[in-house]
Amino acid sequence: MKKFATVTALILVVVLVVGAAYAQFAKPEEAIKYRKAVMLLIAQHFKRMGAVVQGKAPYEKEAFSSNAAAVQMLATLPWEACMVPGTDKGDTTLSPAVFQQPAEFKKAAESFEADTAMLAGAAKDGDLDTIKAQFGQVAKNCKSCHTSFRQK
Ligand code: ASC
Repeated sequence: MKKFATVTALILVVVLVVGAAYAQFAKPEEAIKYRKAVMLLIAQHFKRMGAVVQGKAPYEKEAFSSNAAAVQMLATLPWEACMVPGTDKGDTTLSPAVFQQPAEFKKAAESFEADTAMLAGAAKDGDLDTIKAQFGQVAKNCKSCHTSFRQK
């Protein structure tokens, strides 16, 4: 009986979690479009900071901080859309690894969120050396998650 209750509870959790992921998007294509749109925005704001970090654009505290805050917020958005079942097929480069290693994917997403939050904090403080170091951490996150969870 106890086992039955546990199994029932587990099934309920799975149904709720998967159901919630589905519920946000009317169609799988919308989840794909949504996460691509978010990734495009992240890349745009990230590249603006990249130009500053590489000395190709002047450092302006307000502008940099605004880009970092945008990336911090955007970093929270794409993951649910990445976890909609079946959306490793279609107009996407999402790797099936997302569904094979969901815990690792979640960890990578959380690490990205944490590092972008630290970058936004550094950008508010305005110490360029700290900013550069933290920008490097975020870039590492982009790269390692793409290596594991994006198709080439
Ligand atoms: C970008 C972009 C990425 C990352 C990555 C960082 O601007 O589009 O995918 O930075 O190259 O390592």
